[in-house]
Amino acid sequence: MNLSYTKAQNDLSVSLRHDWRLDEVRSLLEEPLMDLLWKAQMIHRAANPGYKVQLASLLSVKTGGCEEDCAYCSQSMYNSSDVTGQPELSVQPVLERAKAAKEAGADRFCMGWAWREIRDGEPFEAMLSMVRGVRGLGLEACVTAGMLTDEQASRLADAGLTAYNHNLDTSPEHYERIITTRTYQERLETLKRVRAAGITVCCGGIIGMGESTIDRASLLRVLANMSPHPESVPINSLVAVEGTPLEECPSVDPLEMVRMVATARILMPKSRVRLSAGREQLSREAQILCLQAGADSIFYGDSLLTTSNPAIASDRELLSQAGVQISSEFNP
Ligand code: SAM
Ligand code: DTB
Ligand code: SF4
Repeated sequence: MNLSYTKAQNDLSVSLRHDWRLDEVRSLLEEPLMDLLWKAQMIHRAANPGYKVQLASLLSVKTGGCEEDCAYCSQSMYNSSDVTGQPELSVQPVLERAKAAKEAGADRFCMGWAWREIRDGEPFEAMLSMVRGVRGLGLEACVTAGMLTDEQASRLADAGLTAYNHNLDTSPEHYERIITTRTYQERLETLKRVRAAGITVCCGGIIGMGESTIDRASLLRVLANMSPHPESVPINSLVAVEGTPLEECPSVDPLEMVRMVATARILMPKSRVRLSAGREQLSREAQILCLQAGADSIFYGDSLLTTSNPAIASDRELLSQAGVQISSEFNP
């Protein structure tokens, strides 16, 4: 365990490790649930006192028509989901949505582009203006738009970008069954560029895509052995969208989400663990268990990128019933 108790200071101190072995991570994932929850809670309480949950809102700026073949994604050209290429949103409407998200209580605004990689030119200049505008509103700004170059990363950093989201999605071993048009290595290189530019890293994955427990452990191990850890780790459960090769995947057992969140929390004590896609399939009680296990952020607002998300009013009620506080980087 990466937790030690100092009697003199009556204090729990958490150490960060980057040398996790696969068997250690697998044993955590497979522990009796009560033991896993207990460890995750001890670490969470010691590392992030106060059960504060960050609200992040999401907007798809460029929707559909993506050149990648991600098997889970409604936006891939290879899939026949009911999402077609749409004109990109321009700067002003995006900033209006960001302002509305802030007024509804969000602290972070995440913008998505269905791209294989960022291209230079007008759409990239617009992305930079959106980042500046979102930061100007006093929100954290996150972008997810595929691969990028060093120069693009540094221009995004200069524009004030807080975080870049680029998920590993699954284990290196399961990856080729899900995506063939971009390699795991390319993903890792993109993450390195983001880090080198001084932007915080948002990187996680999806469960429910036919992977084994060892695959889940292997994904978590890659994330936990990054140094530093990603500041933000989204844990998604598959939203099985019609028209994708994964449309028939059985839904994830909610307790599997609890286990993923708890294990991520133990491995990466200080990262934000985001309870991401798939919350509509979780009962209020399962979501509260995830919060107790260490999830400290949710996506907030009626929609994710192309699929729906719980309503704002029901999320507010959930958080108040759970007795957690809403955190703000700007008004901690
Ligand atoms: N095109 C960019 C990329 O892939 O890096 C950004 C957008 S992409 C939609 C962001 C992430 O959302 C994916 O990496 C994946 O982890 C998650 N995601 C997409 N579709 C999903 C689905 N149907 N269910 C769960 N997670 C999903
Ligand atoms: C992440 O890991 N999950 C969010 C965010 N990062 C960009 C996206 C979830 C997308 C769910 C499917 C959709 O709405 O299209
Ligand atoms: Fe494109 Fe991202 Fe969807 Fe993959 S996940 S198809 S890269 S939008």
